[in-house]
Amino acid sequence: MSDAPVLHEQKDGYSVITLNRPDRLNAFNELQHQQLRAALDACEADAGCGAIVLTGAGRGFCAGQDLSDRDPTLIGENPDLGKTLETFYNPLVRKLRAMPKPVICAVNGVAAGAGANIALACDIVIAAKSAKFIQAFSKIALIPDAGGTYWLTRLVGEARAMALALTAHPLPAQDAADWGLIWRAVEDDQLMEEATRLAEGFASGPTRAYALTKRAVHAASTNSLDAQLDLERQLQREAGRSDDYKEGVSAFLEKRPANYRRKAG
Ligand code: LHQ
Repeated sequence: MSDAPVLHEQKDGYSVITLNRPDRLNAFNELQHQQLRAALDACEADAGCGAIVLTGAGRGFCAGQDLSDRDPTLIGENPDLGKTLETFYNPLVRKLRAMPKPVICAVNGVAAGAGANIALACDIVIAAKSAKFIQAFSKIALIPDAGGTYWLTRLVGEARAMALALTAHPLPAQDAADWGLIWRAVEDDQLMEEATRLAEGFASGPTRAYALTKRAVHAASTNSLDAQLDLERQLQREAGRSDDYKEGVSAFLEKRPANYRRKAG
């Protein structure tokens, strides 16, 4: 296997992107950020890619920022972490959210710090039952970043968000699923099978409808009901004019599986 910090495998209709620094639990350094961004850009530009699976090599998913790059004795006493966020993490979160195809995060092991919050930025999060989600930031005197305060408060409510953030409590995958933080916790040996099944389904599905659905769902948490109804009208109008919609309805009426062309819609 390659020792590149990010592996990008193109499958039939979808991509698998693997964070690959297992001896550091796939903690992010600059090269890993750059390669992940390049892989996501390639997926976005590839009309043959209908979905993305993001996972980690080895026993962890991602332990957040590589702290060995952050040794205060080496980088000085006045680091600008805001710059690190603006350069690397914030663009990554924005890219995952704006990606016009479903991103499935297969959390294979511990997801800590920004690693947990990058997972939560994905559209569907499935985790191995042995995985844990840790808002590790308070242990090193930081605040949750990479969207952590946004995801946690919206997904599990302020009481649980606050306790997770302040205590850095390692939340087991099953609890994360029971709380609504993630979609599902599955047996460890079922994780990639489950993620692949989802990706294959999206790969043969109505691509444009998925992109529009992402936009509508993302807008809902900040829109008023009136604004959201207007947005749904606008996006549904667009969906309703697509070849995929015609095919979906025809297939239903003809009692056969829909045959969406990958670039249609
Ligand atoms: C690591 C790391 C790691 C380097 C494990 N770095 N080596 C944004 C902007 C700018 C700056 C700061 O940060 C941020 C965002 C953030 O993400 S801040 C939060 C950074 N992450 C953490 O604080 C988590 C640190 N890691 C841990 O607490 C533990 O490793 C966890 C709980 C994740 C896993 O514990 P264990 O399963 O017991 O594994 P381990 O601790 O033995 O780790 C295995 C190896 O991985 C070990 O190396 P070694 O050479 O001893 O085998 C660790 O040093 C290394 N590693 N995380 N973030």
